[in-house]
Order: sequence, then structure tokens, then C-alpha cells
Amino acid sequence: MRVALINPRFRLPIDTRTTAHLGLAYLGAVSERRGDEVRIFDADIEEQPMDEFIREFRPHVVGITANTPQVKQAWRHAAQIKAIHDVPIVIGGPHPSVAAEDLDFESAGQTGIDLVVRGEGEEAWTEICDRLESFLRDQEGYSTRTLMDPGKRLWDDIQGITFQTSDGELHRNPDRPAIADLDSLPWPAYHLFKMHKYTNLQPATDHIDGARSFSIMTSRGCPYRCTFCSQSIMPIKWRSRTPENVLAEWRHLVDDLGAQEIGVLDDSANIRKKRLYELADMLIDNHLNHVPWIFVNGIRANLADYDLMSKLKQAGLKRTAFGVETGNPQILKQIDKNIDLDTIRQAFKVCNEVGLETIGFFIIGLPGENRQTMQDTINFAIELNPLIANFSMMTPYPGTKVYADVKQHGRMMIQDWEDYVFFEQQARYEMGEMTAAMVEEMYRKAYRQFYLRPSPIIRRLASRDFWYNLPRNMRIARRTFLPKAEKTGLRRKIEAESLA
Ligand code: B12
Ligand code: SF4
Repeated sequence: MRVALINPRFRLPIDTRTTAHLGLAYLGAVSERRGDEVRIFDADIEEQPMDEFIREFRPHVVGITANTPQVKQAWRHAAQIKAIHDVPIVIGGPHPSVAAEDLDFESAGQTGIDLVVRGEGEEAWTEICDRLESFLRDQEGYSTRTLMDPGKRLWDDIQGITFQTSDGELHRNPDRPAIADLDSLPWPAYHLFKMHKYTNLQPATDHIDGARSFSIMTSRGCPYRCTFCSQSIMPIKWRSRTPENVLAEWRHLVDDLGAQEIGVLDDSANIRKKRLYELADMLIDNHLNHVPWIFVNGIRANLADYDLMSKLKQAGLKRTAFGVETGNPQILKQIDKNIDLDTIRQAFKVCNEVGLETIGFFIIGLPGENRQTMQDTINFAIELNPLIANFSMMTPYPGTKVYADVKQHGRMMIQDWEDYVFFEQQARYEMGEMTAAMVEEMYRKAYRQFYLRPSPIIRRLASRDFWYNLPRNMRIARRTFLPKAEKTGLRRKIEAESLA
């Protein structure tokens, strides 16, 4: 079959890095394993209009991915495609996977969308394509409406999907268990992307373009449930690939694709330390440790001891992120992070001793905060002094505990899914004594107090990447430090573009 996979356009109002979509890369790989002809249309980087692509390729099935701020664009794309080519359209990704808020039904009811896949997609996608292929074999011509005929019961036994039959009834099939054997998955199909069009997600090396910067996922899931974290895709059960399987893909990235840096995207890569020791030894023994790599997302600070971090450093690790979130002990308890400030301090100390660069993720405006607790976070960031301090304003994603709390006790200030981005300078909710004005003020203060100190300024100026990317860095600095009027203009521009 001809399979089209689409990443809807959603350019963040920041100079975000664009990267090949790993979820679509996996789906593309399983489709190719089925024998399909696959095209990926990443609206963020394509120059060709999407309708032209659909008319030319005439896919037998379309898959669209969506996180929360992308979902409305995904629906627009679905309606647009259906209007020119009657093809089954499947949506998946973090947003429609939130069944707790009926967000699967929300997408299933949209014009153009036939099926919703909840959670990890590889197995459901394969089953849907298998089913569709055998159905199409018996058809001369058909309309997608016949696929959704309740009498045909075509989709009743596929786990983890939601759909609306043509009589208007919504169906939510039972959940699909998490993929138990991650080694059984093919490697992400990067050859389906125009890799030269991407930048690197989190540059560890000076000025490497996307063609030489790749992502990898060595484990899936996270055993924790922080109150703010949107975990609709990855189940609580943490699973990992074997070190041998990871090594083989790593070698492929370096030897076949010419990777000059690698970003590990795991939610919590260091849950099982033994596995990382084994992987590190293998990278060293196989002479793959010359390619720098980084933990793009936070690893657990309580599991980042000296021995492990120094072994990982020998294996090529250059930089690691930690989800610090807050500098206030009480707020830290309330967000169920299951960690304390001293443990976080220790992890940063270890990384400094070992010579690893660090990234700290901090949240301004968690439930229960006041000016002082937010100041505690800024002070803690300055004390830890990571290479990169990333402050974001708390954005309550549907399905999280914070979302439920704000709905019940606070005042949500955004109603549109397209506003669920957290690098704008606007607070997303108010609760208790925490006003939007206070959060916005503290957010700006966080960036000013952290970055406008001599040591970060000198560090930036000393890095070659800063000079290579000077125009981009100046734009980021201007947007970060200037008042929010600048942002509003940017937002309007994006809206206008997406309507055009
Ligand atoms: C890397 C990453 C990024 C990167 C790259 C994003 C990208 N293009 O992939 C960057 C930094 C750009 C980014 C930005 C943002 N991100 Co982000 N990101 C991630 C991260 C850490 C890994 C993504 C990943 O590769 N996952 C692994 C792959 C295998 O999973 P997947 O992409 O979800 O795809 C699987 C399933 O979802 C499903 N599936 C997905 N699409 C489809 C489509 C079909 C048809 C089917 C059948 C199945 C299916 O099958 C796939 C295979 O199993 C996740 C956390 C996580 N664990 O996933 C957060 C995450 C996706 N991001 C999140 C958020 C909030 C954002 C931002 C909105 C943050 C912001 N700045 O405001 C932006 C949005 C940017 C945008 N343009 O859309 C949230 C999403 C929550 C939500 N409800 O939408 C997550 C889940 C983090 C979290 N736990 O809160 N992100
Ligand atoms: S923030 Fe990190 S540790 Fe907490 S649930 Fe999300 S991925 Fe897990």
C-alpha cells in the first residue's frame, strides 16, 4: 500500500530546533517492514503544499501525529485531505491518547478522521494497515464511509483504538498493552526524512546540522508520575531495549548515517543502572565513544552517582539534563517527583566533578506557588549553575494531575489547544494567590537573573556555537528578555500563516 505519514505544521513562537519526528520514523519503519511504500510529509519543513503532495502520491492510508498544540492543525489537515482524496485517515500521538479527558472521542468526531490510535502506535498501526489491505483487496471502488459501517465491525477487535461508526456512535476499544519487547521494533526510518532540512535538537557539538545529528530512544516509559507531566503515550511500565540492540542501532547511526552527535530521548534513561554500564562498556569497546551524545531529557538525579556518570563520560556522554523543576522543598514534595533538593545538588556536583555539561529544567508557576517559592527556584538554578537553565511556565496539559487541580480550584486562562505551548511569556492559569502577572514577572526575572550574570555570559561568548549561530542567538535573546508584546506579534504571524 501507499502510506503517507504527516507531521502537522506547528512552528513554535521560539526558535525551536526542528528534528525528524521519531514517532513517525518508527511508524514508517514498521510500514516498510510490511512492504508498504512510505512517504513522510513533515509540514514544518516541506515547501510543497500538502494537498499537492496528496494529489500526487494518492496514498491508500494517511497517518497524522498530534501533540496538544498540533491537534487542531491535524484536524484541519484531515478535513483538507478528505475533501480531495477519500482515504482512511488515522490520528495518533500524545493528545488524542488522553482517554481520561475523552480526547480520543474529541478527535474521533472530527471531519475526516476515521480512527484514533491511543498510546504507542507501532502494533495498532500495523494491524490497521493489515486489516485495510485485506479489505481493499476485495473492493473495486469504495468510500471510507463503508469502512466505518457499524454492520461491518471491521475495527472491533483492534486494541487501543477509538473510532466513530457511520451511525455516529463512538467506540473506545480496550487499551493495548505496552510493547513488551522493544528489541522487536525496527530502527527508525530516517531515510524517509529530508534530514538536511533539520537542525540539531540539542546541540552538543558546535554547528552540526540535522543531517549529522540523530535521536535515539533506548527505553520507553517512566515509573514516576509527576503531577505536571503528560504521560499519555508512555505507560508507567518502564521498558528498555537490550544494550546489544541499542549498540547495533548506534553503530548504524554512526557508520551508515554519519552521525556526528546523538541525542538520547528517553524519559528516564537511568532507571536500571546496570544496563547503562553495559551499554557504556560496549560503546567504548566498539570505538563508538568518539561521537558525543547527550541525555536530552532529564535523567533521574537520585540514580546519577559518580561511578555511573564517569563511566558514561568515558562512553562519549557530553551533557545531561535533569528535571529539577523547583527549588522549594515543599513544592518539590507536592509534585510527586520523589526526590529532594540535596539529591539534586549531589547529582550536579557529580557531573561537575566528572566534567559533564548540565541542563536544568525548571518550572515557574506550579500549583501552590507564590513569589517566594518561585524565587527559591531561581536561586536554586543559580546555585546549581547548569550550562543551560531552561525555565518554562507551568502549562497544565490535559490528563495530568495539575490539569485536574486547575480545572477544580483555579482559573484556566487558555481555552484553545493551540495555546498549549510553554515557551511564550504568558501564564496559562491562576490559582490561589498566584496571579498571571506574578508568574510572568517571575519567569522573566528567572531568565534575567540566571543569564545576565558574568559567568553564563562569558561561557556563551566563549562557545564557538554561539558565534556560528549568532543571528539565531540574538533573536532568542531578544525574545527572552524583551516584554511580551513581541511574542504576541509572533503568535499572530503564526496563526495567519496556518490559515493561509
Ligand atoms: C523529543 C521531544 C520533543 C522535540 C521534538 C518533537 C518531535 N517532533 O518529535 C521538541 C523539543 C521539538 C519538542 C517540542 C515540544 N514538545 Co515534546 N517531547 C519530546 C519527547 C521527549 C520525545 C518524543 C519522542 O520522540 N517520543 C518517542 C516516540 C516513539 O513517541 P511518539 O512521537 O509519541 O510516537 C508514538 C506514539 O505517540 C504513537 N503515534 C504518534 N503519532 C502517531 C500517528 C499515528 C497515525 C499513529 C497510528 C500513532 C502515532 O506511535 C508512536 C510510536 O509508538 C516527548 C516525551 C515522550 N516520551 O514521548 C515530549 C512530548 C511529546 N513533548 C511534549 C510537549 C508538551 C512539547 C511542546 C508542546 C513543548 C513546548 N515547547 O511548548 C513542544 C511542541 C513542539 C511541536 N512542534 O509540536 C509533551 C506532549 C504532551 C501533549 N499532551 O501534547 C511530551 C509527551 C512530554 C511530556 N511528557 O509532557 N518535543
Ligand atoms: S517528569 Fe520525568 S520523572 Fe516525572 S513522570 Fe515525567 S518523565 Fe517521569
